[in-house]
Amino acid sequence: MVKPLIEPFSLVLGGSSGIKPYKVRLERRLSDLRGFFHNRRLVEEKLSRGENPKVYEVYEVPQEPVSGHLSLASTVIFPGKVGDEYYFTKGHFHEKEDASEVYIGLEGEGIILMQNREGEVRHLRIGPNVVLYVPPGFAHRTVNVGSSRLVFLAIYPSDAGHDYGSIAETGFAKLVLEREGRPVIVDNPSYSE
Ligand code: PAN
Ligand code: ZN
Repeated sequence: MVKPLIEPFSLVLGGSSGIKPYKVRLERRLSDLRGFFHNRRLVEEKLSRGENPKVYEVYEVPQEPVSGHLSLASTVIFPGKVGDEYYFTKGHFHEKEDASEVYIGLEGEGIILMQNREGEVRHLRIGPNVVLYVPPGFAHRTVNVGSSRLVFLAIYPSDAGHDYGSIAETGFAKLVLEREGRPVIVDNPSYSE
């Protein structure tokens, strides 16, 4: 018998971090998302005025990056917009092409954009009690389209790896914007394949 690497454990959902206890906390501010929002001029104006709001936080319980393990992470996206574009996560492909992921909505209202290497986009709603499957091969970005925090739990192979470069370079083919108080999904005019 192979000796297990770690002991079984459990976590509790809820609270300000979405899961408790967690091991690693990351935060992403507007300055970390330079170049991601479609209105880059507005981002630079805010930053030059000293405005650098927190856009999201991630609370991780990572495992060793070996096959067979699953990592857990909750994400808290704060409500807010840059112009008409709702706050979102950077978005990434998994480096391991066959790595899928499950998201479980805990609080708030969001839209997950998913895009494959051919640039085809899918989108699904996330919120409390929604369990969402991101199949292998789809980059994923989560957008907070509500007026309160969006919180969700992610479960993914711990050797999935995160490729941020592709999305940072091309962007997503779609944007989620507010129109008359509601989210709409529109083509991204500056998307480059
Ligand atoms: C999530 C994301 C988290 C933050 O745990 O990593 O929501 O988004 P970015 O990683 O794109 O900044 C996940 O998809 N893990 O694989
Ligand atoms: Zn992921």
